[in-house]
Amino acid sequence: MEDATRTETPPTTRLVDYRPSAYLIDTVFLDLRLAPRETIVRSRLEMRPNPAVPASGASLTLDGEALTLRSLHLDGAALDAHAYTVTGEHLTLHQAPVRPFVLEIETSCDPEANTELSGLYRSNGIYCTQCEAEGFRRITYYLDRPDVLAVFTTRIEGARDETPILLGNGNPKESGRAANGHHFAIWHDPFPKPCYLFAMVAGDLACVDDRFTTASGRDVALRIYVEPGKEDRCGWAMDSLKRSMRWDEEAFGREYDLDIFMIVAVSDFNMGAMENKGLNVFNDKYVLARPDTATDADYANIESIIAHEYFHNWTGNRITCRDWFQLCLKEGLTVFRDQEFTTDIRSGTVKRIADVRLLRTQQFPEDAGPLAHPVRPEKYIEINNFYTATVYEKGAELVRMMRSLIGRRAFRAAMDLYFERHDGEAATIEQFLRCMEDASGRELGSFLRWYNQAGTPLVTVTTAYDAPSQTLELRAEQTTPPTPGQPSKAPLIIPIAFALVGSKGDLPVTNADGTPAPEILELTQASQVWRLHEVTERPVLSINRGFSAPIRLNASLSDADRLFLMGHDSDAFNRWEAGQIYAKALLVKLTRALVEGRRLWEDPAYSEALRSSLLDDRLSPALRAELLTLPTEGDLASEIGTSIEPDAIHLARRHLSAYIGRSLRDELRQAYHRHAVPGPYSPDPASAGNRALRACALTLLAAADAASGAQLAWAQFAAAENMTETFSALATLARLDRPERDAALEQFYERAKSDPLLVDKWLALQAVGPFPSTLDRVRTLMGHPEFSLKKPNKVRALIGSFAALNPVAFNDRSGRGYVLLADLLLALDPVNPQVAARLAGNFKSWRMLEPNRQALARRQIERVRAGDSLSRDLVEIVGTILA
Ligand code: B3K
Ligand code: ZN
Repeated sequence: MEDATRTETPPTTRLVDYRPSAYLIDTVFLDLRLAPRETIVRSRLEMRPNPAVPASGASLTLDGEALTLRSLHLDGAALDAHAYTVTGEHLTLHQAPVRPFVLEIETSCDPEANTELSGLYRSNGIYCTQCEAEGFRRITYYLDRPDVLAVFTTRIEGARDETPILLGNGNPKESGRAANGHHFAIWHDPFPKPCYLFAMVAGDLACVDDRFTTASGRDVALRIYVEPGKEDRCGWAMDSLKRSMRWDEEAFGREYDLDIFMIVAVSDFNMGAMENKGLNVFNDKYVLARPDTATDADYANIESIIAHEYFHNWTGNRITCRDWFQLCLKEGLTVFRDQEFTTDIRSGTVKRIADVRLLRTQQFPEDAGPLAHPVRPEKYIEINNFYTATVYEKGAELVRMMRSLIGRRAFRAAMDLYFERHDGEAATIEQFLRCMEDASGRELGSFLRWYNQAGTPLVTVTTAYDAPSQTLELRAEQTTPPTPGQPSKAPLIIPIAFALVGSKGDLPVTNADGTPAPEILELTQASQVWRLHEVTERPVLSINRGFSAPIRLNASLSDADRLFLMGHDSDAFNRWEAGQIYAKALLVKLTRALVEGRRLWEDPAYSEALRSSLLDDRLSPALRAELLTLPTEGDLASEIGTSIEPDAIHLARRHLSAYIGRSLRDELRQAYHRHAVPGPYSPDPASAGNRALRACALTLLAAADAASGAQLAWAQFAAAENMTETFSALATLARLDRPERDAALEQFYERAKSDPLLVDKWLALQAVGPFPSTLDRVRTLMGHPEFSLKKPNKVRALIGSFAALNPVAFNDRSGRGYVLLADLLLALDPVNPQVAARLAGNFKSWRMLEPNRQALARRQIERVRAGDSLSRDLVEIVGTILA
């Protein structure tokens, strides 16, 4: 059969072409007989014409890929071969009934051959499924679109010894023995759902059990399934699940709705996790944790991803998306919800800083390059390419801005209304916005532009203070740069939180009539002016507090103003932000000096400001660690924007780190020792914050003096009693060209080799060394027995870390880094196109490079594009990047 997903010119799907389905599916009975090379799937669909679509007695086209059709019955009668057509992508009934009917389809598929990890596949002997976005069509012929909602009953049959555990969506109904050493289980999910939420898992799995009583007193069984022997690594995930369930009741009034909630951890997975109804499937990296295997960052990721998938039960599952263009309706909203969860249970400021860092490192460059697209895209070739930072992270920012505009109470009422109005439906962004409008009484029509317009707005703010009249004039202007397909942009509604900081704290600000001025300026025009009165002294402007809008900001503040805000802003987020802006400006100047062959300099005022932060015991250690962390090389590259010289950026950043490490040496050493966390490991935020500050101190000390830094890191590595301390020591050593580096990596490997998640850490750390030799090392590691193109975690650990986190080696002036990535993409694409396309995104900023590297990168991207029978996933990404 021709592989229809690898065509020369793949078709484009457009939002404007959306039409409701002519047919609906009310119930599905799915019967799967599992076998590694030939799984038989019988599907019984109760269908009817969609009353909302004028009946035409038309043909019925079902989606299907990589399937073998074995039989087809309509209302019990076998269909004649002339009555239908099968292609590599579809099964079409030429004449479908205009009344309710039953369609029975028998197909087979090959889970073992499924290296794309979409549909039904085997991971380490475990059968599992991944259907979002369009994987269900690789299990059976179906109307594979999110607006067709059906009630599913699933019967799974497999060999008792190979698959002792058989799991499906919903509640367990029946199980028993079958012929030939087989057994079966029947699961029923009473909630209508689109097929992308279907899941089944079967294999030899161990189970950790718990229970949860919902607010209304319903008893829910909780189960986490893992490979036997890993049960002792599930405690944190289970704890996180229970806390998520409680939080959603308290914060959003949302209760769980089935008798059982299951999580399965598998080792081969294309992304983090998947919210299938009642049966979440997870990359085991985001489930398994024990103090000696997982870092504080792993613990925090597990907590927020467990929460995210759980929260999808309402935002995504009970209310799903009408079409894939509305993806942000469930993803942006659910990210917003998981961010709020973390904010409530940990430090709000530290969480906000982490989210803004993510937005800046992932989403801003996406919005500024060839892959820019609106939060609600208007077209796609392969929808899997649109699970992006823009849809997820910027999507969450849009929900946050709406809450700022209508206020917290109205926002909660709007969410209640949304759940009430659209439960059981496949909804749109317009319907979500309508709930915000109806609950708040505020017209939000213009807000839709945020969903439809790509690009990061640039807001320029200037102030003029007039001492005699005690007035401050504040002028803001907005522009959004053109993005592919959107040459001109309209003004957006931008909520900008602000305060005027005086010598003794925030100044009260009033309007001309003496009423208090709002804390949030609403910028709606291209240019706007506000006049603030009774401003008793010349203030320093603290603007976009808490990052109230996802914008780039150009505020006319002096260096002295920034240093003042670093120490005095009452908004802790903006203290951090002031430091970041200061450091970025300084690093850009240092980079330029290096490029122009000028001498570098030191900046005592800045290091003094950092010293005050480091010594300020009123600030949490976690926040102090954030304040002391310089912007990344990636941040600086996107700040500079053109003719980027990655080596110069790296050297400038190293120069400043070394300078800070030298000038704060004594305080950093003290902090390093004072913040040691005694006793058994606990992942709580306070302990993690202490460890973060220690790690930050270690990094700066090692930057100042590699020899003594390596010694300190080695001592930590040798004495560490938990993975966080082991890993931070190793991460420091991995970036130092010192003998301790390889010694530590070798020791670590001895410990890691029996544990795939530790091998991932070992691979990742070898890929981030900022030296030319890293290139050869990565090449060598691609041949390591643990590395496999069939294992996304390995590919991401080695190649993802290299391309995304090591600008120096990836952008090696020889161009060999680009050759390495291109070679990998061409080899990976036939195996796993989704992961290949995701990694290809690392080429997206090639046009911002200096001319030589630009040419070298272009040659490699073109080489990829010229590859034989590329997947449409990769065709879309490389095509867009080169366009
Ligand atoms: N909804 C899934 C992502 C599916 C990705 C498909 N390529 C996980 C999540 O966002 O929760
Ligand atoms: Zn999600």
